[in-house]
Formats: sequence, structure tokens, C-alpha cells
Amino acid sequence: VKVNPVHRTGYHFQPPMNWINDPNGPMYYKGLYHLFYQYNPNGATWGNIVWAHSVSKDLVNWQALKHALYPSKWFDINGCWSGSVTILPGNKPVILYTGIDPNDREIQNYAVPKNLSDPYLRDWIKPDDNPMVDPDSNVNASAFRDPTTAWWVDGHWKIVVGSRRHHRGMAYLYRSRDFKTWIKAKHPLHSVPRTGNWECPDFFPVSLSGQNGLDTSVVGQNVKHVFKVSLDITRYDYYTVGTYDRTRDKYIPDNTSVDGWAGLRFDYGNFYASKSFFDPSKSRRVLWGWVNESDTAADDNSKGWAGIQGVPRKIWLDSSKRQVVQWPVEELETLRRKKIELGIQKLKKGEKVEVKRITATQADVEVTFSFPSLEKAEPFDHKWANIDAQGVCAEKGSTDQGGLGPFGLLTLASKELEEFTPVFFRVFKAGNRHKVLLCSDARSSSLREGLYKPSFAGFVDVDLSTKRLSLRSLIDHSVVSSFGEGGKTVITSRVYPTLAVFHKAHLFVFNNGSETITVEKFNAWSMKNPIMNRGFETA
Ligand code: DQQ
Repeated sequence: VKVNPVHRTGYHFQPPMNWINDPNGPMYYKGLYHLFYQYNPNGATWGNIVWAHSVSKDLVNWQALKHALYPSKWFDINGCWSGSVTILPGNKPVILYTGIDPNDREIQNYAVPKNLSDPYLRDWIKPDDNPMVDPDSNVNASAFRDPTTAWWVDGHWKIVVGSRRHHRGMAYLYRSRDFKTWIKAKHPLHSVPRTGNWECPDFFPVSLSGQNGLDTSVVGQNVKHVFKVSLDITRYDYYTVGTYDRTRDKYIPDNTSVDGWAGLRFDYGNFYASKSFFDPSKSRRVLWGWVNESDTAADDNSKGWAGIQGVPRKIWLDSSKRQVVQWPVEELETLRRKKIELGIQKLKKGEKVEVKRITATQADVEVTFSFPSLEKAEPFDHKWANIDAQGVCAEKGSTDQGGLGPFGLLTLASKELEEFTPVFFRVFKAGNRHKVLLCSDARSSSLREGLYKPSFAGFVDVDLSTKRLSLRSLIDHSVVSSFGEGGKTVITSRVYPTLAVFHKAHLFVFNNGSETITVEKFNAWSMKNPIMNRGFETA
């Protein structure tokens, strides 16, 4: 296969070629981070799914090992689908994954390392007493998959498996004393009507204060829980913040969290099937998520590759306790080259400043904007009450002059702005409150037609009394991942410029609102290439 390099990423996780999807079983073991992921060894579209396997010392440089799981037994002969790792007492990792059986039923299997003293965990054994969980007659065997990391509570291990009952999304709960015999609980841990199949559920505790992460089994007074599902109808990851009621074995979202389509998202762009793990070496919880292509299957075949993993993000509970906050893991900063600063800049309506001496296709940009008042914020139109942020962004783009905003970055821009991916804020007044929109608008990203170019956007729950807003964008050839206001709202876009490639891409900071904006702080770095999966080891 020839791999087309034009839109390949530099520091986002990807194998040398072919199709990838969900991150699977992330863990930290004996000094190494492990990442498994759904992979097609034979092509650039979905199929023939195995668990590919890479290891890293720093979550930045990756070495590809041989595939950890591939169809080899009757209980996974038609595919090794998504799953998780649990580290049992005595530092013993176990993989739980969905196997597709000869009748295309989805069953839950386990696999254990052949040699626990090998920190690379190269070889995995799939014992013959699999499957560990079979769908009973009440369960839809073609929508029953993606077992979570287990948690230990009140003398039992517990897991959930994603599913649906007709149109109701389900998180079936199972318990086990010995990690071998699993019993289905009478009631699911959680379920929501009319949300369709729940893929890749993730359930974990978050600390009520500070940024430290918690082991998945932590319960009690000082924690809340986060429950995430991937809804395959929209292909986005939705989460709620809530309480794990151990006596009823139920998860109850807080009344500040909306369950389902209107709910919070880890990312308001392209980010799916995410999975978190607890990293004991840095006492943090780290989130991985799959960032699919936005071009066509024909493009994937001609590129010879498809899919990347988003940059791993540290995740914790916001001080408001209404949402989580995410930030790229600090190790990413080791790839930064020389810092490029812009002195304090005032940007009047229609002004833009180019950031020079930077590799605009592969960069990390951090900027803080300030403004003298909120007075000029545009009214939030009543007719938008029933549309989401993305709909507002589609009406009020970066070239549509506003009051307080739009201001932000023009990423992956061609010289004459035939192509650019703007990432910007726009502030609206809604009664006596303000609504802050963060938008990552792919509509102008490429001259090519027939690509999916959504105007992704999310609102930012922020107190504007400081009259400041901050933005960090990770730019990497065909991906722009933006963290608004310290990671309260995150948006990832895939884009395919034709002109703004390699050294021909430019970066600008802009304002297109009538209020003058001050660029208080602007730091940007060209990013080095890490070692990125140079080739799979063979058996
Ligand atoms: N991808 C896997 C499934 C999962 C889906 C199959 C989500 O296990 O439900 O490749 O992208």
C-alpha cells in the first residue's frame, strides 16, 4: 500500500497505515503506557478488526508491538471488538473485550498476559472457559458490547456492558466475586429512553477538589461519578456528572446534567468511543478518544490510512461540579520547539495579525484575549433557542461581523485565505446573562468539494467578570483540536486543505467584532515529530 503523506499527522497517535478506530484498554503497567486500538490489518476502511498494541514511556513517543488480540478462537472468530483493562490486585492486568462469535453474536471475553514480568505485555492468552458473559434471552445479542474497566465495591467486581432495549440505551450491570463467574444485576446501572445503542460506556469517579484522578474503584463522600456513552446515531460522546448509589447499584445524574442528545460532550467536534484510565504514576485520569476522518471512504483507500487518536487529555471535575475539564497531557509540551511570542496586540474590527516563524501545519498555540466591556455583545436570537451551538455557528461564522467577537485564530490558512479553519469566540447577551460560543468552523477549511465540513461549536460555561477568554489549539496537518477556557469546552475538527499544506500554511490571530480585543498573551510553538509507531513487530 502506498501511504499519501499530505494529511498525515505529526504528533497525533497513528499506525504506519490502514484503518483505526476506538482506543481500547489503556493502562499504565511497570513503567509503560499501553494503548490498544481497533485496527484493520488489511485495509483503510473498517473490517477484520484486531487489537493493535503500542507502548510508550511518555504518552508521546510510541513503539508498535505485534497485535495483542486477533480472531483465533470460536468466541472471537468474527472480530475482537472494543473493551477495557482492569488491573487486579497483585498488579495483574486483565483484558475484557467483545468477541464476535460464528453467529455474529456479541459476547464478552477475557484475556490475560502470558508473562507478567514482561512490561511490554506482548503475548496474551485467551482461556478456553470464555466467554465470560453471554447475552441472555432478554439481551439483544447484536447490540451488547464494549465492557468497561471493572470496579471493586462491597465485595464484588462490577462492570457494565453497553446495549439497547428497542430504542432505550442500556448499561447492563454485572458482578463477580472471582472475576470469572459474572451475574447480571436485575437493573441496569443506568438507561435512557430513545437514545439508541450505547457504545463504549465509561464510568469513573472524580475528586470533588483538585485535578488529581482517582482509581476506578474509589467510592464515598469525596467523589462524584462521571458516566459517558457513545451514541451511535450521532456518533458523539455524551456524559453526565452524578452520584453512584451503591445500595441500589444505580447511577443517578445530577439535575445540572442533561442525559442524552442535549447533554454535555467531551468534545463538540469529531471524537468518539473515548475511554479513560487512571495513571497511578502521576495520579491523574487520562482520556483517549478516536478522531475519525471527515473525507470519504474512497479518499481513505487512496490515502492508505484512516483515523487517528486524539491527543491524550488529563480529565478532572470542574470547580463548578457541573462538568469536567480536559487538558492535553503535560508530556506533549516536550515536543515544543522555540517559543514564539506576540507582544500585547490590540485588534480592531476586521484586523488580523500573522504569526511568523512558526510551522503553521504542526503547532501548539496558547492565547488569552481580553476586552474592556461586555456591552457590545450581540443579542442571542430567540429563534436559536431550539438549535444547538453548531447551528448558531453556522449562522454566525467568522466572517460575519459581530459585537464582542468573533475573535480567535485562523488556523491552516492559505496565504490569500482561500482556505482557513477559524477557531473563535463570540459572546451573546441573553437577558441579563451572557452566552459564550466557541466555534471551530470547517466550512472554509478546504477548496475540495464533497468533504464533510461542519461548523462545530459548543457553549462555554464561564464567568466573564474577568473580561478574558483563553484558547489553546493543537494544529497537526489535518486536525485542529481546541481547548476553550482552560479545557472547559473542547472541539476537534478534521480538515483537508489543498493549499495550506506543509510550509504553505499560515496562522493568524483575528478580530471581526466591533469591540476592540486585546491579545494579552500569545505563545506558540512549532511541534517536533515524536517517534510514532514506525512499524509493527512481528511474532
Ligand atoms: N467500535 C467497535 C465496537 C464499538 C464501536 C467495533 C464504536 O466494539 O461499539 O470496531 O466505534
